[in-house]
Amino acid sequence: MNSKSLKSVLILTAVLASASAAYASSHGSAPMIKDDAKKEMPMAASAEMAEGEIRKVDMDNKKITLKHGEIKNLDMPGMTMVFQVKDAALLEKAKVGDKVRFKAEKSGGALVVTDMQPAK
Ligand SMILES: [Cu+2]
Repeated sequence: MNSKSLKSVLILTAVLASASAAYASSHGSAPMIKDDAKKEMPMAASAEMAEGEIRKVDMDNKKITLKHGEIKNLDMPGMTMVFQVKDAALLEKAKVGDKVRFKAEKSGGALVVTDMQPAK
């Protein structure tokens, strides 16, 4: 290690040490903050539902084509694409042109719709 990089390591260490000391002194009531964060977890879960519009329904292959908005849990922007569905029952009431809210997950290299409901 040359002297220049050693110096930057020392500076970084000093910055981290003072930052964690400041955190500890200004967060004496941390347990209260943590309780509030826990209460909001269910809302965060429902926010994972993405919006979409049905473009094609393929009952035989358990596939659906959706024009979808941003899917945050998959880090995916809006687009039109084919998903597999976890359960064919999800397609029973699906009609082309329907607006839906849905949940998709990555499973074995495929993107699978695990939940879908009509959007109002
Ligand atoms: Cu997509």
